Amino acid sequence: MDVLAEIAAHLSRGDDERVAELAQQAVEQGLPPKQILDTGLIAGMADVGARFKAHEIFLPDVLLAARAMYAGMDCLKPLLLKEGVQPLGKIVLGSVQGDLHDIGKNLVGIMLRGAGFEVIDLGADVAPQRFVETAQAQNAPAIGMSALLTTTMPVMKRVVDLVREKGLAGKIKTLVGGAPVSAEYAREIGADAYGYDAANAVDRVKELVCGQ
Ligand code: B1M
Repeated sequence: MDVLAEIAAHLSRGDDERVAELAQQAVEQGLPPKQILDTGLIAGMADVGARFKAHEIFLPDVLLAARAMYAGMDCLKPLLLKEGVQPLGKIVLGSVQGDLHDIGKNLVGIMLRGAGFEVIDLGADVAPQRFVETAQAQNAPAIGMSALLTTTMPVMKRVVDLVREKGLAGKIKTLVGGAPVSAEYAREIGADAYGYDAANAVDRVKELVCGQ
């Protein structure tokens, strides 16, 4: 089994120590961080999701897998951040109200920081008002929202609507993402952009904030 398949397998079993060792090994082998992330860590988490859905594993197993995911991400973080350049602008980021999933949101934050953005991370379970008030107070031109539950996706619309109600449309742009979110949904709720993964989120934010 190659090192990336081993990372996925150990993450899926929730073995955080082994995942950290293997991630380090993959880095030392010279594998690109994005490949370690996508083919190792995220692939392992996708397996966890599928087995959770099939009732083969339960919530405590998923929590262990999340811990292992963070152990792997910790090894990659310095490398992803190293790829950064000039400060490009500010973005307010968070998982929407009712949603405690924060791994994808944190990855987006790491990649944005790595690309040179200042990220104001509000964490998880963030109320619509807090997104908008923070963006206003910090003079941030963009809000990034993550949702992993179909039940929390509508909160994204509440944020987009609030931006409009406050007359801030165009001044504060909105980006949405997360496993159940799609480009079509983003259009439907009037969000300015949709990012399908963390790297793509960076490209979308660059377009929104820097026009590139
Ligand atoms: Co939960 N969970 N979970 N969970 N969990 C899902 C999402 C689920 C799909 C599992 C399943 O049934 N197969 C399911 C949702 C079903 C649905 O809504 N249709 C589910 C459920 C049901 C639940 C609970 C309700 C379970 C319960 O209590 N009975 C509960 C809800 C808690 C809550 O939020 N209120 C719950 C709890 C949890 C844990 C706490 C145990 C844990 C989260 C730990 C944490 O985040 N700190 C957890 C986990 C780990 C998952 C799965 C297994 C993995 C999610 C993950 O981290 N993926 C997930 C199954 C799955 O997704 N396959 C599942 C890895 C991460 C890198 O991917 O977050 O998708 P992701 O991010 C991607 C892209 O989506 C994108 O970039 C990232 C990749 O680069 N992206 C953005 C994300 N945000 C973005 C923002 C952007 C742009 C791109 O712009 C701003």
